[in-house]
Amino acid sequence: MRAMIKRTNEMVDHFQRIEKWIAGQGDSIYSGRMREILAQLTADSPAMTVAFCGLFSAGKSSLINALCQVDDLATGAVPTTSDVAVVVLPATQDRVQLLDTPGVDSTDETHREATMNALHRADVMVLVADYQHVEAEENLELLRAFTDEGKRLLFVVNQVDKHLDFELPFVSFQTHVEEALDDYGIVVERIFYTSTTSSPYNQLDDLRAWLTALGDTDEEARLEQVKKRLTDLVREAVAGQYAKRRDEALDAVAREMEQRPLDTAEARAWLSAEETRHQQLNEQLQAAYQKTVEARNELRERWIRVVELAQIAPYETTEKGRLYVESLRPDFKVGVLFAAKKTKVEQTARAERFLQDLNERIDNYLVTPLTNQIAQDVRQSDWGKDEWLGDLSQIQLTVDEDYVHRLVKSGALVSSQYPYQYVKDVVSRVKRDVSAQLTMLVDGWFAAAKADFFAAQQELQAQIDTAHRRARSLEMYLSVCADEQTTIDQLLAGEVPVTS
Ligand SMILES: Nc1nc2c(ncn2[C@@H]2O[C@H](COP(=O)(O)OP(=O)(O)OP(=O)(O)O)[C@@H](O)[C@H]2O)c(=O)[nH]1
Ligand SMILES: [Mg+2]
Repeated sequence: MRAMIKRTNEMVDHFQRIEKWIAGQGDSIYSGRMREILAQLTADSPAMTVAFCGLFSAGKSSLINALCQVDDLATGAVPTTSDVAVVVLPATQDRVQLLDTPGVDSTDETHREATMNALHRADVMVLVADYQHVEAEENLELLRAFTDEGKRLLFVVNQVDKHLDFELPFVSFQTHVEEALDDYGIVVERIFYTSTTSSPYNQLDDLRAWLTALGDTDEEARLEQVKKRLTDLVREAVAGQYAKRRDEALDAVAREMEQRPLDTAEARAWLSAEETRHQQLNEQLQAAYQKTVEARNELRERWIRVVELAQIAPYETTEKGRLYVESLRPDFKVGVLFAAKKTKVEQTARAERFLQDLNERIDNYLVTPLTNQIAQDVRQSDWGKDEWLGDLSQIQLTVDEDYVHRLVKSGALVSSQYPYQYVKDVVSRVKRDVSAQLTMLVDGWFAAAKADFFAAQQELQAQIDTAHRRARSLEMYLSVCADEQTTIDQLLAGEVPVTS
């Protein structure tokens, strides 16, 4: 017993601290509900609390009067009870108390509020329906709401004296009621059929016995019940604090997804689906791009190879080059009289022969095959453009005397092998220059092709963006839920939560 009192006091302390924090956050409804429960706990012997609720004129007040064999509670054909009233069930040593509540009238919010407050104080809920409105939508909805709360729940069908046997056997009526509850997914601990006047089907005494037995509930179980109620209240209070942020996040999700997740598990499943989709679309885009890049690089290499393999200095050309470069030797002289002038003339003539041959070769064996190949490849590719073909005239090289003269290494002129090396130098210089032109042109085209590729992928890009936005909205929502859960955990662990 001493241990029980200690545990109770510890629990009261614990939840009082939480209650203060909740009140400090500006929430009076939940802190009020918690204070009511805590006040009961600090009383000597906390009673089991049974709340009677239902639509107005169901007979709640009459039923409690009958159960307690008093006539303390006012009854009447019009909405009568306006405040929660407490009546102790006789013969229970104050261990069972019954709460009478105002009829739940859908037009009066304060009545609904009173019912919800009673719900939070109660260990057991009793939904009272009058015989004629057993299957009223409002009754079934209330029962469903209480089922969802996870409360112990009784369903009382009152005024069964109104049952007329010739219309329907009573057992059929009972079956009907049970089926209606089943259809609605409602789970009740028991159904009692009662009347405050006489009826062969009246189970008023059974209901009283059931309620009286609640007084025997052991303290331990009772304390657990109260703790669960308080914990539920903490959760709901925190949920209330986060409601605005959560709703905003949910609205954002709904805008992106066109529907709302049922819970965080569904949101997580959606998030993972969107992330996978985002990744797959991105990979698809990258793979498609990679393919075009590879195709372009392949062509670039092929074109460079055309340049490399071009034969622009066969034997005759090389010979002309050799003769030209030999005419540049310091000891080269033509004639005796006017030797200087004649030598110059001979040098120029040899240069011209070399240049003419070389330029023809460059045209016929390098530039023309190269541009033909490019034109053919561009036409065959699905990303090349016709206007590029016009650009091909930019690949153009005519060498002049100055060009070949600058490549002469005068120090090497005396060597007999040098002329052949010289022609090789000219050839590689020509190929380098043509390659440079090719590269300039191709780089420009390929940059444009890249831009075109991504512009053409707008639809895919839009899908990627959508998946990204959806994932972001779900992440936001889940992060609000996670914050809410952290706050609850911190509170229940006795810490002061850090709220943003
Ligand atoms: N025939 C019959 N009438 C009943 C029975 N129980 C209550 N009544 C009548 O039904 C009317 C409403 O009864 P109340 O007990 O005031 O009902 P309530 O659910 O408390 O109503 P509110 O407090 O207004 O929500 C009264 O006129 C009662 O006399 C019953 O078992 N049989
Ligand atoms: Mg009443």
